[in-house]
Order: sequence, then structure tokens, then C-alpha cells
Amino acid sequence: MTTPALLPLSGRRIPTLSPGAASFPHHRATLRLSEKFILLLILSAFITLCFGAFFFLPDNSKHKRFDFGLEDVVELGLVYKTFVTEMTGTNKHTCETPLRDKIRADHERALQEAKEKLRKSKEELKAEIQTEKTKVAEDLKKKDGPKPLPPVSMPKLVGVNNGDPGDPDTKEKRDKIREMMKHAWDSYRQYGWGHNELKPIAKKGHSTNIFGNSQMGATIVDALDTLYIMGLHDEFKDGQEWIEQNLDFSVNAEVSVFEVNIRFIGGLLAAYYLSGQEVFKVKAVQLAEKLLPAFNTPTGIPWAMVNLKSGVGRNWGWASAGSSILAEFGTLHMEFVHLTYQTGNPAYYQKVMHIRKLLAKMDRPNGLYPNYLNPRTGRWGQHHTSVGGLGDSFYEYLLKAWLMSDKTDSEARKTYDDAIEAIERHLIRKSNGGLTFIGEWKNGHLERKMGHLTCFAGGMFALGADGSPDDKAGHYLQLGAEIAHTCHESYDRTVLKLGPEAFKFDSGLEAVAVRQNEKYYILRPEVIETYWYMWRFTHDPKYRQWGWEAVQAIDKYCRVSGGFSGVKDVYSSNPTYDDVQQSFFLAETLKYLYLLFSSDELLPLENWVFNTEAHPLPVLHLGNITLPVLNHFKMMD
Ligand code: DMJ
Repeated sequence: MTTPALLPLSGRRIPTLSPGAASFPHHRATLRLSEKFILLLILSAFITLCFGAFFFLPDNSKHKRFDFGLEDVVELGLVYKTFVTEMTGTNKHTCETPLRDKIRADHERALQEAKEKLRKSKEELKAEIQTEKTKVAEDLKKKDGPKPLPPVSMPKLVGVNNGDPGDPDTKEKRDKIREMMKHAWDSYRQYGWGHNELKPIAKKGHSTNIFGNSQMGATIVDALDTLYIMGLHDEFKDGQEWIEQNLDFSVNAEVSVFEVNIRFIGGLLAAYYLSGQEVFKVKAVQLAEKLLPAFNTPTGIPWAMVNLKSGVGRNWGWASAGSSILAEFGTLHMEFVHLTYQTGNPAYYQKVMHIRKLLAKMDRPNGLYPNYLNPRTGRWGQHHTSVGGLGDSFYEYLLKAWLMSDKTDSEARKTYDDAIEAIERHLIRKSNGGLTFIGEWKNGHLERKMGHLTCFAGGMFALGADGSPDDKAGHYLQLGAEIAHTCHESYDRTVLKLGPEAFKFDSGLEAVAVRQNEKYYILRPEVIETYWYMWRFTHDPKYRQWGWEAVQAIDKYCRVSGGFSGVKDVYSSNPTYDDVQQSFFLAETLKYLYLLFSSDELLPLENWVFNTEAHPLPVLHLGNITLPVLNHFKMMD
């Protein structure tokens, strides 16, 4: 047996075996070599591991999510130091020191700040907190702030002028109406500024639930265009300034979608068109955005109310079976089309067109539209139809949608014509004394009662006469005249020569109120509105005469030192006041009176359409306009 030569480990020579030599001694020699080799390997792996650990140890500044406390970090640093020293035989002080110094510095800075805070007085601290709060609010506002609107061509505006009536007598009457407007405005300015309305007896601000608990200056916004038309420019400027500085819609207030639309959006848009001041348009759009969540219902029929802050909507508790109201969701079209026109945002247009399409698909009992529609189920509530409260302006807006589209929206016109035909058939009657009235349809029978609100329909019939089917223009103008006459009778048959809230045509009664709670007059405009339309279409002097009777009665019985108030009983020679100066008195009643005594050149009806709160909006000649949004209109049609 040949003994293999033992080779030095370092020689790295592979032992050679002679053939047939015993393997065991050779094996033992090989094992010793391998052990050394393996030990070497383990040692080098260990050193590598130590270096790895050094580089990959967590960096506290980057791993905040572990949320180490100061002690933890220091302890970790020490462990790390020991580990490195032991593993490498070196001291890595140079890496650990900056980390610990930084931590110490941070800690000391925080302590210092806390000490300084404690040294400050309560007032200083309060002021600091307030500054912080204001900064946060301003940042939020900036984020939320008005987005620039796309440039859009101003529709052709005709008839924004003085409207001088010419003859001195008419002029004098008009001046009187202007003076009444000034009294109403100045009183509100003095006693109710910024509130929604005025209590002219108590001489303080007033509001109702339609505006929630907010102070949104409803009277200012509603009155702006009347001030402008009457040439009350200082007052207009004052109102504009208030709006610029105070009108804010980020308020936790639950408001009526309908009322806010007709008074605020309508008012702001009209003020924008008349004055050209951008601020009104911007505010109108900001507000409209706040109303949009009201449309988030299973059917797209909006809730009656919406919280401007949260966007949560709901319906009036009194409405039949949780329904939305026809006159509310059906009185958005004019303003919403203008909003789309002004912004290029099709959402507004789509919302109102969706309502129209949905109604078109529904069955209508006797061709009539019930006042109640459930926004969850899409079914009618109670079968109650009215051209007065709860129904009125739905019909008005069908006609006005057609007019404001420069008579191109024939779908709206057809819907209006069909609705009016059914109304004439089922609701319009002549009393025994020969007065034409519009009653109310309640579950299959006609209630022979007409509301003050219904009196607007005289003007609507006259306005819709031109363009009516089967050449019935003369018939509708005549119907308008008959309604105007009936409503005038309702005024003339009272002690104060002011109309009651509702009047009957039953059991020998003709155009008079029966129940005590129907005898009030709250400065409403509808009868005067009809006089004005009839005047524009006929120039029959009796309309100016009737209008003047109303001016005198209002000035005599509703005027008080703090403004104008409604009265509780128009049949009493000694009436009590309701102590509210309604915003629509300035927006509508006084505006229609002023226009009645102006020339027809002021806001001609071929060029302007008045919304249901008497805010004039220009006719949109959409056919000639090539804005992208209008292409969208066409696509949708
Ligand atoms: C106004 O706010 C509007 O005319 C609305 O359409 C119904 N009535 C009031 C005034 O009476």
C-alpha cells in the first residue's frame, strides 16, 4: 500500500492515489482538510453577514411607521453599535453619532417650542389659533374657489333702456312706484340688511324655512334687477358689494331647491345680463353646483330641499306620500338652460331634459298632471291638479322654454298646448255671475275655488296665444282677459281693494274668500303680472287703471314706516299686519307695476322671457351659435 504524501493545506495540490491503495487513511487526511475549508467558508459568510447587517439596518428617519419612541431608538442604536463592534472588531461610532445627534436636536427643539407656548398668554394663544384657522379656511376657499368660466358670447340684448312712457301722467305714476321701491329697499337696508327678508313693524330681519337657517340676503338678490331697471344705481351698487363680500353658499342650511333657483339663480343671472358684472354669473354657477346633489334620487326627479353643505336632500313632510312637487321640479328649465349656456357644462341641461322625458312617458289621469310625484318610485302621489299653488309654474315654464329657445323647442310648446287643453276641459268654468275661473281637480271632482297664485295664468294664456294650435290665438287672448277680469273682481269686492289668498265660486259666492285663513294679502304679484301682460298685448287702458288701483291700495294699507307689510284680512277696514316684507314684493310686484307704466321698449317680450320670479332672461338664439355645448344640445335632441 503506498502512503499518499500529505500535502500542505496551503499547497492546494490534489493528493494522488496509487492504484489499489487502502482508502481509509487517505480519507481521514481529506476530512481534516475539508473541515478547515468549511470553517473558512463559515467565517467568510459570517463577516459578509455582519457587513450586510451594517448596511441594511433600519434607518429610523425612513421607517416612521414603526413609531419608535426616543428610548427605543437610542437602545436600537446601542444594540447596533455593539453588534457591529463584535462582528467586525471595529467601532462604527461615526455612523451612529449623527443619527443620535439629530434625534436629540429634534427632541430639544420640540421641548423648547412647548416651553415657549406655555410662556404665552391665553390671548396670544387664541390669536395664534385664529390665524391658523383663517389660513386653513382661506386655503380651502382657494381650493373650492370659483373656476374660471369659458368665454361665451353675450346673447343679443335689446331694450335695456329707460322705458320713458312719454306722457307726464303715466310718468308721475311710474315715479310713485319707484319711490315705493326705494322705501322698501331703504327700510330693508336699514333694518334687515343681510337677512333674507324684513319685518317692517318689528324693524328687524326675517326668514322662512325656504331659506333654511341661513342669512343669504334673499331680498338683495331678488331686488337687484328691479333696482337696475328703475335706475336706482347707488342701491344696485350697494347690493352688488354685499354680494361680492358676503354671499357664500358653503353654509349648513337646508334650502328649497325651487325657491333658491327662481329667486337666487334667476335673480343673479338677470343681474348679470342687465349689468354685465361677472360676479353675478360666477355666484349663480357656484350656487347651482350646490343644488345638483338634489337630483341624486332613483328617478332623477329632485328632492324639494337640499342641504347646501352636505348635499343631502329630502322632501317636505306635508307632501303626499313623500312626493316631490310638480311646480317645484318643473320650474328649473329656464335657469338651468342658461347655466349650461354660460358654463358649457351640459349637466344642468341634462337634468331638466331628463325630467321632461320622464314626465312625457307617464300616464296622465284625464290628460292632467297631478301635483305630486314620488322621486323614489316615479309614481304619481295624490291625484290633485292645480294651476295655482303646487302646479302653476310647471305650465308657465313649458311655454317659456319654447319662448326662450327663440320658439325652436317645439317639444316644450306641444307639451304646453296639450296640458292647457286638458286644463281648459276639466278645470276652467264660468260662474253663475259670468266670471271665468280656474278651479282645482281633487280626486275626480272640481273644487270651485281659485287662488291668488292662479291669477298669473291670465298673463300666461295671453303670452302663449301667438303660436297656439288651430289658430286659437284670439281665443287664448280672450281667456287671458277673462281671467284678468275675474282676478280684478276678487280685489274689487274687498274693503281694502286688495285680493284675498283664495276665493270661491260656490253657493251664490262669486270671487270672495270664505274662510278666515284665506282672507290675507301678502304683497303677492300674480294679479298685477297678468295686468301687465294684458297691457303689453292689448294696450287696453283699463289694465293701467287696475294697476294704479293696486298701487294706491298697497301704499295706503300695506305701507308702514319700516317698509311694506302684508295684511291679514282684506275684508276688514282695520286690518292687522303680518309683519313680513316678502322679497317677491321687490322682485315682482313693484317690477311689474313699474313696467306697466313704462313704454314697451323696456325689455320687449320678443327678446326677454321673465322667469316665475319676474327675473328677465334674454331669448337664446341657439340656432346661430356654435359653442361645443350647443352641439351637445343637438346631439341630445
Ligand atoms: C313667487 O315667489 C313666484 O311667483 C312663484 O312662482 C310663486 N309665487 C311667489 C309669489 O306669490
